[in-house]
Order: sequence, then C-alpha cells, then structure tokens
Amino acid sequence: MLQEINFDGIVGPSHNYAGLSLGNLASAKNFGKVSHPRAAALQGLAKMRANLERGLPQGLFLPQRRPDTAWLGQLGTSVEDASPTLRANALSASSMWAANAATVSPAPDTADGRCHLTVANLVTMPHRSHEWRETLAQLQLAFASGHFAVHAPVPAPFGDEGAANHMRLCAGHDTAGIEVFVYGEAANTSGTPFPARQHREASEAVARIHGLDPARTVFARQSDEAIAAGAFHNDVVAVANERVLFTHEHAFADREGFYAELRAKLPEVEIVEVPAAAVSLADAIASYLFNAQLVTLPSGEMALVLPGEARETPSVWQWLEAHVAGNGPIRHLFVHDLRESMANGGGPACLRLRVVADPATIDPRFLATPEKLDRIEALVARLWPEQIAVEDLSDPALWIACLEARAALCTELELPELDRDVF
Ligand code: SUG
Repeated sequence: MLQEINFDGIVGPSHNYAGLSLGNLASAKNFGKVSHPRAAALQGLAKMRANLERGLPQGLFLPQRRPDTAWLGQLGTSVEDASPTLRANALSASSMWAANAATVSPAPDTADGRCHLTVANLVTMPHRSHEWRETLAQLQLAFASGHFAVHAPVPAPFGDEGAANHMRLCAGHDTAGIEVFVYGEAANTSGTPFPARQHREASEAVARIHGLDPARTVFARQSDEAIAAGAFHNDVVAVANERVLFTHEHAFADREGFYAELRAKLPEVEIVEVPAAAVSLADAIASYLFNAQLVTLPSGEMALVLPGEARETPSVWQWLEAHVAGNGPIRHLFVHDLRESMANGGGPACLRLRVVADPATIDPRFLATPEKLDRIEALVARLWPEQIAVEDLSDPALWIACLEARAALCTELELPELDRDVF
C-alpha cells in the first residue's frame, strides 16, 4: 500500500553555527554561537520517535562524511591547509535538512508509474553544493527497487533546492495529485537583498524528468517580499498535505492567480490562508509556523508538528488555537523542541523528506523502528561532541571525532556501503 513516509536526516556530529547561509536570518543571527551536536541529534531523534508513536511511517538518512576531504581535494587543498571559510564549508552538517535532499514525485503522478526522485544540486550555497554526491549514493541504496527512479541533479547554474520548494496536493496520497513547484526571481531583477535559491528552469527540468502531466503541474513564483523577509525556501511560508494548502497570505507573487489555478486543477483543494493582519511575515518566519509537518494521522485527522518557537510567538499560537477550536482542517498540534536545528533555520519540515511509497519496496536499513532509534540514541550519546565553538572547527581532534562517529553509525546501521568516499 502506498503511504507517506517521512525520512528525517540524522543531525551529524559536526553541527555548528558558522553563519554560512545568506538570506537565512537564523543562520546569520546565530553565527559564532556554541552548538550542541549531541543535543541536536537527540532532539531530531525524539521527533522521529514521536511521529512513529503517532502511527506515521518513519525513515532516516545518515549524516554525511564531514569534513568532506574529497571536496577539499577537488579544490586543491586539504582540511589542514584550507582557509577557515573553506574548512567551515567542508564541515557543515547541513545534509540534516532532508527537505533539500531531492524532489519526489510519487508513482501516481508520473508517466511511467514509478516514484521519481531528483537529487537537489544546492548550487547557490557553497557549503551545500557538495551534498549531492552522498545524497545520490544514499537514495540509490534506499530506493534501489524497480518501483523508483533516482536521478542525478539538474546541472548548474540552475539552482535546485529540492522538496523545500515543491508541494503536492491530492485527494489522498495514493491518488494522482497536483505538483506545485515554487521558484524565486533572481536577486538582480527582483531587487531583494537575498539570492533566490530555486530557479524556474530547474523546477521545469525536474517536472520533465519525472514525466509529470502538464495539466496537473503548477509553477508558482514566490513573492519577493517573502524572500526579503527571510523565506529562503517556500517551506518557510507554506506547506501542503493531501487536499489542504496551509499558507501565509504573502507567500506567493500572484496569490489570486495561483489559488485560481489550484482550484481549477484540483476542485477539492482547501486553502487555509493565514492573513498578515493576524500573523506578520516576520512572526511567521521567526516562529517557523509553516515549517511544520502537516500530516494525516491514522484516524484520518490532520495534525501539525511544530517547533517550540511557534508556541512562544503569541500571534502564531493565538491563530493556531483559534483554528483548532474552530472548524478548520488542522485538528491537532504537536510541539517539539528542535532549538539546535532551528538556530540554523531548520524546522520540523526542513528535517524531513516525504516519499509516498510502499514501505516494503524500500531498503529496510533506512526505515526507523523504536529499537533502531534506541541504538542510534545510545551511539549519539556516546560519540557525538557535546558542543562545538567556531574556533573548534580548526581542531584536528574534532575532525577525527566527527569521522569516527559517522563511521560508527554506518556500522551500527549495517550500511558499510556509505562508509567510504563517494568520489
Ligand atoms: O540551507 N541552514 C540551512 C537550513 C535549511 C532549511 N531547509 C528548509 N527550509 N527546507 C540552509 O540555509 C545554516 C548552516 C550554517 O550557517 O552553518 C544552513 O545551511
């Protein structure tokens, strides 16, 4: 049976605050702070466990090998000799944000009836531009059966940031849906101070590669206002699940045109719009209200899996409580402490990649069970650094600790294939 499975990225041992992401306000604000990789990974694992207990199928991706010595080698340097900036780029644990791993088109939407995944190239940010090789290697292992087609990234310079700029609306996960690709306009034409990381050309390429039906595909431009306010990905201002689109009023450039196109292509769509008068863009972005996981529970009711910051932002929490008290489609609110990831601009939805598939067709090593989560937690508690200050990034002891911790996780999860350079 086709089900939605959330694959969360396990937070890697090198998680730190190096301020690498221009346009991501949390990353800039927390630059130089001391990070807590062990706590960060445990926070992410607690969310996975809670979703599993809620009856939702849960998958996982391993953190990548950091420092990425192979990438530094391609740049003619080594972790010892690299400049502090290059070294920080080689040490980032950013692959934890699995929503940027790939774009996924489930089997009911594609011409050949397979589930298609295209790895994101992430070319806009140097620290993320070298994730794709290991992501491709993991996806090729996890989705090796004939039910899937895993594609290499679209070529540069067309920026592709994966599922963070992609939404699917459908009557039910196992029926054909509408796929929505959200793109930004280049900074030099839109006048926003921040780069638009998702290019329309890349989204169009992914739709072609996946064999999507143009009659069921929508391309929507993100509003410049949202990008300028710090919404570096669409999933910071909108999220969809089944027939429901949950969005901020100012998420899209042509809001009316976009809603009309959705209604024409999927008459049962239900648009839950949060007006700027109730929640400003600034509050939405600071609280990550829309970076929640909007999920359908086994009971058939929808729930939002939110970060603690949403409860701490009065306008946001008031809006949510009023919605749940009323007759809206979101019936439950679950709040999680994801402070460590949030401080780098990664909320509950950033940490997961949604794949609609039959779990039996996926390599079970990538599927979570309570017992497997126990084992990962024990390993993290033993081997993940307790804290990292930006100065520690130049300490060889940290590089070794990060490589060893990840290698131990590959052994624990019986994934020796991933314990090697993928170049
Ligand atoms: O790409 N932060 C990530 C956060 C990604 C969030 N993903 C989604 N919205 N789907 C990014 O900006 C910060 C790393 C640093 O500054 O050290 C970072 O990469």
